[in-house]
Amino acid sequence: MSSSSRKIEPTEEALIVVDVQNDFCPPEGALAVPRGDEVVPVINLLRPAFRCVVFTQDWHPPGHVSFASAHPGHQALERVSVALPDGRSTPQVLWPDHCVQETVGAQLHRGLQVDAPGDLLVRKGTDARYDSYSAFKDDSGVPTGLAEQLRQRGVTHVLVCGLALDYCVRATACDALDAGFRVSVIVDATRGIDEVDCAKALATFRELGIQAVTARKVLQER
Ligand code: VGL
Ligand code: ZN
Repeated sequence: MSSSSRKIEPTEEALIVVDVQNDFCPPEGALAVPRGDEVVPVINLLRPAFRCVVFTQDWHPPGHVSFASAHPGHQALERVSVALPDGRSTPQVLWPDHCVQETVGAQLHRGLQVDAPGDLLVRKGTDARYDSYSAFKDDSGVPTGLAEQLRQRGVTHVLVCGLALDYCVRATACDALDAGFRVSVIVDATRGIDEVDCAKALATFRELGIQAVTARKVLQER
């Protein structure tokens, strides 16, 4: 790869790899996204084209509010209402226990190439009381610091990929836009949980001006 062929100053763009963790991947993940592991080789092809790559990790304490096991009488995939600090409540989808801090399930997929200089790691959903689909802030509004770290590096455009398209990829892309970044989603480097919800997410992206791109197009431009 010759750096002279880059049209864009590389630090202006960051690749955000959302939650490519064992628990979201078949065959053994506790909350496996169908064909979620297929994003790994695509992301490995993409990553050398970026000087700034952010890996996010869903990183829940035991008993996290999103775990069905923390809500006696309820089951995974049910929706309940959860209190926010301002007294309002928010709908919460209940999930099987997943991405518990320090467990194998929470580790990034072992096929993923990580730890190049410049890589960032963001852990989210660490407060037992609040969920955090977004890599930028949790449901109570507490920021992870990612927006600030990206700005410090001069990033203005983020390209989002990973798992799951209809949950954490969608929330992260939308919050990146709110934080003032130009946003693209690399659709063939994502997989989703529910087909209808994925279609809704793509429609939302179109409405908001979040660009849907392919890995091939991203690589061709470099
Ligand atoms: C996610 C459900 C629960 C995700 C995280 O990474 O999309 N989905 N926690
Ligand atoms: Zn989670």
